[in-house]
Amino acid sequence: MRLIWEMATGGEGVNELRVDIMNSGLFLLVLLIGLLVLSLLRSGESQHIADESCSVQILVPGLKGEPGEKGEKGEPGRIGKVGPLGQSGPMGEKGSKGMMGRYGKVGPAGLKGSKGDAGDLGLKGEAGDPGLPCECGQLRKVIGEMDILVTKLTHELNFIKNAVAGVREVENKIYLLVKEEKRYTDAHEYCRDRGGLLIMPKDEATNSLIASYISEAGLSRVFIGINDLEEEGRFIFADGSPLLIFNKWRNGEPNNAYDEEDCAEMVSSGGWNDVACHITMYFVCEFDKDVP
Ligand code: GN1
Ligand code: CA
Ligand code: CA
Repeated sequence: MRLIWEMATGGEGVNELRVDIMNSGLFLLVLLIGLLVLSLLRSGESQHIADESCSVQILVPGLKGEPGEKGEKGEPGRIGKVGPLGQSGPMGEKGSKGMMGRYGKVGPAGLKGSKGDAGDLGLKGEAGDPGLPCECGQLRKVIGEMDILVTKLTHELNFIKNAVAGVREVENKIYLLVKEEKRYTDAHEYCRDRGGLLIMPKDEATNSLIASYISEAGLSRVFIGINDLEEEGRFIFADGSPLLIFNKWRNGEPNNAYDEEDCAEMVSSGGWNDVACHITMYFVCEFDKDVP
């Protein structure tokens, strides 16, 4: 245009006009460019709307970028879960002794203790009031008779107790160990009052039976029915019969020790020994079975 304008005007004195024209041309050029850009934007926008409404957009990942710079150290993480129980460690050192514990419960009652010794004799009591005078003669007599009866019954009861405790018997005899300490003559009477005599071991079998009888009872000796009361050195049985061949005198017996031994005992081995008649010990009675 400038060229056209210059040809039309011959190019002289027209600088001002040229400037104005140039300024106007520049303005127009800018305006045209603006319009062009605007239309382009509009057409792009409408195209974009159209694309969106009727096309599938495929997103393709771009190329892998360059590794970024190392970031700064992060904040400390959260506390993790509690792990499994570890193995038990070695035993620690022994601790110091603790305080004494509480008292335990009261235990069960113990066994009953053995009976204690008898205590000392107590003081004598005061004298009682004087009794009333009465006619008590008859009463005292009855009481005295009853006392005698009670004593007899007590003896019989002991006899029965001994009998129940166990007698020994053979074909024609019954032997009874009496566990009451008596002198020889009292023992002899005791047996005789009940229809018997002190045991008279006249053979080996009878002697052995009586020996086991007393040893099984835990006794060491008993009176037997042998004595030399009538004549020193001439021993007879309690029924008056003389000793014959059979005897069980221990070695050195009878020795009439202290010049006073006129009665006889049997020890648990079955041996005989002459002893004093006034000492007391248990004894054995014998009873014939055919005597009612
Ligand atoms: C003697 O040892 P002992 O106590 O069993 C004596 C008997 C007497 C008796 C008098 C071997 O017997 O002869 O009768 O004392 N024995 C000897 O208790 O001397
Ligand atoms: Ca004698
Ligand atoms: Ca003797």
